[in-house]
Amino acid sequence: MSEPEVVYLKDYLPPAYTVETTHLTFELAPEDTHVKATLRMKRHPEREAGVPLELFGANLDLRAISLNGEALSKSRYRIDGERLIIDDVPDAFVLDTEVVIAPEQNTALEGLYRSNGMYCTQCEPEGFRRITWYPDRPDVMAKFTTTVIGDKATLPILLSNGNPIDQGDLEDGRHFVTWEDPFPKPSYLFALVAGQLEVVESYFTTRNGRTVLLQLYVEPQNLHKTEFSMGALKRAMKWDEETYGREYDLDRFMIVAVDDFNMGAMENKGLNIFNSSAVLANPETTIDAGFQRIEGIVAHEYFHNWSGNRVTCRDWFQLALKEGFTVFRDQTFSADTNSAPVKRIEDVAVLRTQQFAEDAGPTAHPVRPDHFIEISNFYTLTVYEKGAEVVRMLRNLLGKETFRRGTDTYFERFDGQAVRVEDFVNTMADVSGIDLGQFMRWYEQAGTPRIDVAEEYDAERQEYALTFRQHTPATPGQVADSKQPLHIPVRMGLLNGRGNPIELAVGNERPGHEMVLELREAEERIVFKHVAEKPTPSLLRGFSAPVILNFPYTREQLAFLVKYDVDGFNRWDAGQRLAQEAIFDVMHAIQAGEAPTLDDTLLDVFDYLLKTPDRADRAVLAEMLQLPSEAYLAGQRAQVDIDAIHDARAFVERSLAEQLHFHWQALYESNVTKAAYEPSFEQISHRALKNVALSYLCATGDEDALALADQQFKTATNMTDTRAALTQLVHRHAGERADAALKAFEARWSHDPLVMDQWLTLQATQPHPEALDRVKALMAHPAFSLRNPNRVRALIGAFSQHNHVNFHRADGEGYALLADIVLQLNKSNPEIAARLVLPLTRYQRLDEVHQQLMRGALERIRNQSLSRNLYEVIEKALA
Ligand code: 0A1
Ligand code: ZN
Repeated sequence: MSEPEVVYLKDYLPPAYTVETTHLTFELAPEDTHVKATLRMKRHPEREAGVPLELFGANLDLRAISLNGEALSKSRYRIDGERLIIDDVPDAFVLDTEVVIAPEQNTALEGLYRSNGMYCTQCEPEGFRRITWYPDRPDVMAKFTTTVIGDKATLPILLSNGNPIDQGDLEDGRHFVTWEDPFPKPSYLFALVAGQLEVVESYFTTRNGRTVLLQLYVEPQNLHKTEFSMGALKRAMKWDEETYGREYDLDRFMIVAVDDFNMGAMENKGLNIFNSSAVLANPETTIDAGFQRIEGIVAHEYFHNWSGNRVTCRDWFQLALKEGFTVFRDQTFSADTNSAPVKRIEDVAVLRTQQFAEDAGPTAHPVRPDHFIEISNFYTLTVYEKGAEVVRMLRNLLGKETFRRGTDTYFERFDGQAVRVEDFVNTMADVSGIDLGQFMRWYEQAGTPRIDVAEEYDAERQEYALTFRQHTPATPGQVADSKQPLHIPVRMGLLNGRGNPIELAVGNERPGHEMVLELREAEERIVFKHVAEKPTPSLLRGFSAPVILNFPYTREQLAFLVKYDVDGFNRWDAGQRLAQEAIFDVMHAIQAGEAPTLDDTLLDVFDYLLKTPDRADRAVLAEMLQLPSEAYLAGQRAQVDIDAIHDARAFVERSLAEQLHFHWQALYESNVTKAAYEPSFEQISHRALKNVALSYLCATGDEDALALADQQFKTATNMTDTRAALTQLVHRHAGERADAALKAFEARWSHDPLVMDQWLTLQATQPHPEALDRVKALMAHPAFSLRNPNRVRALIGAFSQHNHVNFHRADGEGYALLADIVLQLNKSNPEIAARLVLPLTRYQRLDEVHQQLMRGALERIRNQSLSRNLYEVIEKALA
């Protein structure tokens, strides 16, 4: 194939022509939907006259085109790939086009497509060009009016953005609805839905007393799964008023649940479209973590109404402007609604396992990339999660109140505009008086910064000094020498020997028991005065910056921090570090052919936690009792031995299970509740502890424990307990019991694809060597389909991301399977293909044999004709 074009941030130019109003008419039909567009356009004030007009389009069958009412002959315009160019246009004009598209044939799920017979759209980032010829870029904002025409019997519901202003019947059993969106918007926020849908309605009264109609549209069989999301939406609306002063701006807010969707959900103005997995929930079908995920996504999409829609991005390089900020907003919403330390622990775990791995691999890029081939490849953990960390650091640096003044000013200054990351950061600098020039490097430099910390204690002078050395390793396109020191907030405190916080004294400052150090230099030394004894430092509290911080803690110090630190996050983190060291001890013993033993300090800490549960709140305790994941552990090694990590972790788990058996039993029993299910924080923490205990009990493989899991499976009244029990039976390879339970589950839930996804996932992630054959067999099961992204993620995504020992089988069969599937998806859904392939690109730290096999699989993919999406990822991976 010819090499695809690379787009650079430095080449940005404002559009030559902007659109003031966009009138669309859709006549819906599966194979030939007619789309008429009337665009009232005018020259951009900053661009000179006489520049050709450029529109984007893909897979459009152009039937008519006219300028100011006059049909254009073929000589007046040309089509070049995805561009339609008209050389000669006046300063102001009206352009009319008519195209035909085929939603039924659209398997890529971008633009207008069909899902279970329902019509729906996905336009971000560049899907609108699959609907009509348009200046499809976020800095072109227009007022949209949309008329949707469809068969009344099969498409009773016809939706688009804004408010309905007209509707009526037409001949041939058709009807129409016309929608008007009063807010100018970029094309990526356009949406249309048509189908046979049921609606659940409620109301929200804004702080200024306006009544907003809330509508949740679902297929009839899903009506019993709407209540939780409706509640979550109201909580989010209220929270955004209280926390950011943001009020909703239209008279109605609609959410539609769709089965076939590439991502989680989409914030289209007034008409959010959701992957059904991100909105439908019910205690019988959804686990606790599912409820919490849904609450977060509903809030995220709602929050975009301000951070994304009212203030949008100038170009797609600025994606983190809306995504990083909105993820930060949804994270704090969830923290305020549930347990703040647990939410932080979960978010940091994702960042450190997945985003750090992205930063360390061939697809590493800055939070604001400076070039791309396919922008869809940049909806990444770096843009979303690291982007949120960068906003969090700003709040750490400014303090809560000043940060709020900053966001108020930002929304006010840029309302209705398409802006850049600089506009956000400069506003924060303006309101705070803090120089954030150096801070901008967080958006420009890729890679995870490392901070090595050394201590010195001078007993005579009662001084304790910490020396911080920061550096960022090389990433593709950015050599190590080019990386500049970053502005890093390190929240910290010091503990004395009795575990009490020490009053801090630095220079003339007396910040109290805790302070935020602002590192700016490659090396910095900070001296604490009046320190009567050598302290234990608690560094990077709350994970105040997305860095890898190394301090030479002894194991005793780590155990001490678990017991006495005041920061919930750092207590957890100290425990994780201790567990990691214990696991690596075992790994080294196994690799040396010696008999492994369990580290005493770790055993003591677990014993302490289980005996003294009131030191941590229950939800944090459940996190503290879990060992770091295999993926996290692999990320800590310069050379990864997948099997050794798995075996070592399993050994430590089993040892803790056996030596603390009595405690696990007691923990299980004391957390069984009979109360009716609620996804409340209180109940969730009980279930989490009970199911952690069940997991340790089953880790021994004891018959009694498996019988307990079996009993829990048979008597559970909610999916959290059902799934936890079934996972134990399958993952501990409980033979007959596992098979019978899987069958029973299937018989009960085969009608519900979202539940069957969980059934697929827990089989795909079992550590037993039969996993690969099981995955292959399940691909032929009616619950699976290569056409639906949720099914692909549940089976293939879960296998390749969360079943390390089997994906990395020494015979390369795990890689071969993934490559085969990626090649099939390359044709039908390039976006999903380019995401799914990522585990194959993370071979850098594996041994030579695995590297060869993985590269071989990638080369086999490269030999085919590839979509732009896959091309970009594969070229980077094999560079
Ligand atoms: N803006 C959405 C994410 C999204 C991006 C692309 C999509 O389809 C290709 C869909 C959704 C969000 O952050 O929620
Ligand atoms: Zn988003």
